[in-house]
Amino acid sequence: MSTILEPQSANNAPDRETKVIDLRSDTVTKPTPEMRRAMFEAEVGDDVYGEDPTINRLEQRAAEVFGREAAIFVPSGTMGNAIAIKVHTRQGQEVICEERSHVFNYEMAMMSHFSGCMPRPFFAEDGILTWPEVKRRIAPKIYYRAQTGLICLENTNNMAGGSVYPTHVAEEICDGAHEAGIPVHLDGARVFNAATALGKSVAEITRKFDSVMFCLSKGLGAPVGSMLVGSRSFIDMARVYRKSLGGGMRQAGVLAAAGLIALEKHTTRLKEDHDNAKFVAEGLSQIPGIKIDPKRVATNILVFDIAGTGMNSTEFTQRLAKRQVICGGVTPETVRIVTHMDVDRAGCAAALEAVRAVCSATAKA
Ligand code: TLP
Repeated sequence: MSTILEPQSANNAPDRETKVIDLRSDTVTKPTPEMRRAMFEAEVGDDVYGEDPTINRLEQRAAEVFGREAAIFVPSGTMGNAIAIKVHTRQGQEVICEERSHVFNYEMAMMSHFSGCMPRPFFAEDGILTWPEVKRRIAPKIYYRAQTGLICLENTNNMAGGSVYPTHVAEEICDGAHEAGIPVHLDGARVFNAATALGKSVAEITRKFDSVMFCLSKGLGAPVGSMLVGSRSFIDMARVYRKSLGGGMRQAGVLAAAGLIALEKHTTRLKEDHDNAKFVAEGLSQIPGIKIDPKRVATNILVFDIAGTGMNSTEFTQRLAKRQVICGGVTPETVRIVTHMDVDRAGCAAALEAVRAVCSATAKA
């Protein structure tokens, strides 16, 4: 049997008894006391029969917030994207996406495995695709060429450092794609971060997409869950594929209750995370050997270059973990830090101090 890979961060996790500053991801947040109370008190029913009132409320609210006909609660962002791709495409088609995108790199090849599609990825500056570059990758309408079935954008683009699509750039892609008869799905795992950075509503910045997936369990702080929003017919099909993936949940209103609080109360606090990310970026940019341009940090994610420190990302993150700060390597030369509601400004300052200490100890060695 082939080797099962350990999650990369397992090596980095220090003794759990000690207070660690966990900047691996905004997925690591713990549910707030208000969320736990709401989970305890949630009214529930069997959602496969459509009878869970809390899930129904969450789905209705998500649709309203995005100005769409319908929404569906799914266990994870990965499942939401897999379902959306399945609904939009047919086997043997191609999906255009960015080279660093989550759908291409971190979803266990589901677009091939589940939808029978081939990714057509390409690299874009800051992870932001543009219509002229997308247009060049759309397959010509020739019978011996696999046809483009879908374009998938990611906003914010996680591994490109949480970059944000200017709305007109995303809309030009949607308009061009629609003219060519191709749907556009948004992996909006962190679309509320994008909206915060742009000072606009999520409905405004996503109105031209055919479907949007967003996560309750990232910056919004819910313990579990993501949403897919779109037209009624899209969501009806999504419900079928969610069931086929084993994602038909029963009394999951206990999870939706936390999701409702994430959606209603936590979308307005994201600027704090963005300000903290900027603060960390500014501090990192002063450390010899580290390369990051703080002006390019628009949301809660920083991907920075550590090649000049004399360490690779595994050494860097392991040494940092010994100082109770955890984050993850993206490539051997780059590391990602993600700010979130469970690490405040003082925690960020302490993390910076630890990075300084690790880099100066290595420089002296
Ligand atoms: N991202 C996780 C890891 O999988 C990389 C993280 O820590 O950032 N789309 C985007 C843009 C994402 O960043 C993620 C998760 C997902 C989809 C998938 O969401 P989940 O983890 O709920 O399946």
